[in-house]
Amino acid sequence: MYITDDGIRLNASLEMPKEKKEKYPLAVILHGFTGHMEERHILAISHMLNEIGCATLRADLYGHGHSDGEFRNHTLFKWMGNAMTLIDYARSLDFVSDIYLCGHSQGGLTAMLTGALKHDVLRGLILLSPASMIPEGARQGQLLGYPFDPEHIPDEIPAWNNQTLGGNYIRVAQSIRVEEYIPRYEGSVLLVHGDADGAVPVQCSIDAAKQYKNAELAIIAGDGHCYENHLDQAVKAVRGWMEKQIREEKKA
Ligand code: FER
Repeated sequence: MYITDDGIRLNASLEMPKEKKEKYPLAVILHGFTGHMEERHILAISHMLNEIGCATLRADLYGHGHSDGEFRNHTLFKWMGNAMTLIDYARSLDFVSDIYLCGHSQGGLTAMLTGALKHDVLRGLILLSPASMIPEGARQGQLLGYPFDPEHIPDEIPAWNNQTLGGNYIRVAQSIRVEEYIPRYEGSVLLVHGDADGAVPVQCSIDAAKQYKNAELAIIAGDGHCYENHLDQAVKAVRGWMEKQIREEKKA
């Protein structure tokens, strides 16, 4: 199915738990840079959440997967807008109780930023290897291992998979102060990060965990950016945290 964000069609999939109930919590799940909603780690998290009674809404974000938009034209602002649209779609469903926002890497950064903007409608954030260093990298002139002059931003830089990223991505990223967004989300946060992540340093999650008012941090020893080695442990960390949230939801 498609969910439309201001004329941009976002390819999305809504999946329900097997057990029949009147209301379910729902997690919106965001992939990372050059990623898509069918990636192994995205599916593993989504299927586990369905098993424990949580509906999931996965989507391809602007310029990725089977959604509209060109990869080169995507920016964090466009992804934040997409995430807000997905959350509002979830809010329009009458079977949804609490809404969680989950994202991997650049999708994790998007979840951090959108969490601040929509703090009052989100029950929790699940940040998987969140790429919180992107804005500072953009200010320093260092993204994707490709140095550039941050005061004279090139019209394009080379990205992964032989793709090209437009300079507006960098301009937007430079404007974002992650440390101003983080404290605007005071609800429950889970951070999951492999300590052998070569794309996003584990320090990003260690630092963010300290800045959040109410965060838990699960470091996966020996794991990489997409949980290549210990996906089961990453999934288990999310499962334990989410089961606890759902128990607390029921008490409330
Ligand atoms: C970068 C390092 C990591 C970067 C993006 C990422 C745009 C994102 C990784 C991901 O989403 O998986 O320098 O620059």
